Amino acid sequence: MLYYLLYPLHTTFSVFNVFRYITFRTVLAILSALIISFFLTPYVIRKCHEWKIKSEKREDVPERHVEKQGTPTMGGFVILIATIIPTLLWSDLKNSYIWIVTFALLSFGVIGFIDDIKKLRSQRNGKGISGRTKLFLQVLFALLICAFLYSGSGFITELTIPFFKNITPHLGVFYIILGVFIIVGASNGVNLTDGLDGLAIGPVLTVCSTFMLFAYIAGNVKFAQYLQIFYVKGAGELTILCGAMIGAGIGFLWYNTYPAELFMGDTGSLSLGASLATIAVIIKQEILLVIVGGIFVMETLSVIIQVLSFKWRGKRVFRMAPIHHHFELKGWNEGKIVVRFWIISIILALIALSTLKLR
Ligand code: 57M
Repeated sequence: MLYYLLYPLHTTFSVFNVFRYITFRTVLAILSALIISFFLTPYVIRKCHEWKIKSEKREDVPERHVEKQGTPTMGGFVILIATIIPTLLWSDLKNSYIWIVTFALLSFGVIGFIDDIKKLRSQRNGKGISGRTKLFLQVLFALLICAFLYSGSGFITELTIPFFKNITPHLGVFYIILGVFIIVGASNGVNLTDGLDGLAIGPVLTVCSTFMLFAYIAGNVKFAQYLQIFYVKGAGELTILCGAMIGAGIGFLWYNTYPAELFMGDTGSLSLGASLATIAVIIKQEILLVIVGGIFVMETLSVIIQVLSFKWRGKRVFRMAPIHHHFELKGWNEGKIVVRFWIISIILALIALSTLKLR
């Protein structure tokens, strides 16, 4: 909105020309998201305590988590506000990709919000909406997102295979299935990861920073051609949305770092995962998400392996899944697990960046 107000002034004052640049508006989006999340979060924490919006009581948690019970869980709500408002202020609202990712944030945020509220109301060991209903809603919204993208003119249904730039299989209508799988998978992957202070938001920030750069390159015909990635007209505006998400995420991390004053809840985890995957689908970096979001993949795989192993062999592979609980039960300190997972995530982001040049 401010973009529309300020940029036209360049005809009178040339200094306003600067609002034309995506890079400048991204910096403004990062800063405004940071300010919103820094100042809104303490207010939300106070209100959560006042209205008793706190994490559920569970008996099946590792010992150290008992003291965390009662931590407010509406952090996701602040992340959503602090991402969406700066995006609407600084991006070009005629750009359909901005609205699609905003829809992903809001629709998955609503699923998470209903789940969080149900968990709060339920005294029965924090039961939220049933897994089946949650999955149905996730698939439904992901399908809407992918079908809309697919029906748009010029949407590329070729797949980018990192390190193999000349192999780009055409998926045609099957692209929708892949897109749905990636969006639902990422949403649940972030949700499973969100079990220690700062554990989920750290890798979310590295994925988002990587995609901020990729969105900028994909939206610039010269850079895209030079680096041989798909040029996606209009994708550059997503740089601003990624910037807002980074600002909102850093602001949230300020309060979520150990000992957390606030959790993001399903409102945050489901919406962040789904929106990052939607960005990946738009900028044609679906497989790259698996690399850069490797922490989410590892957490999800640990659960799948644990469940299958228990079913088939009657034995557990990990002391407890998702895998961060395994390390906790081995006696690792929470800070050590979180920082080591962040380090892995940064290394994965560097590997993802290397795909721009290596093939
Ligand atoms: C929700 N929720 C956190 C907080 C956060 C299939 C199975 C693997 C599912 C899985 C599950 O339910 N996962 C999704 C995980 C919870 O955090 C809340 O949930 C939101 C995210 N959705 O924002 O609102 C707790 O996590 C801790 N936490 C922090 N810091 C944070 O910043 O410390 C969260 C955020 C919080 C807090 O203690 O209360 C959670 O872990 O419950 N289930 C499991 O993860 C269970 N694993 C399990 O049963 N493993 C089995 C099999 C089935 C794979 C096995 O290994 O044998 C564990 N869940 C819990 N305790 N609570 C088991 C131990």
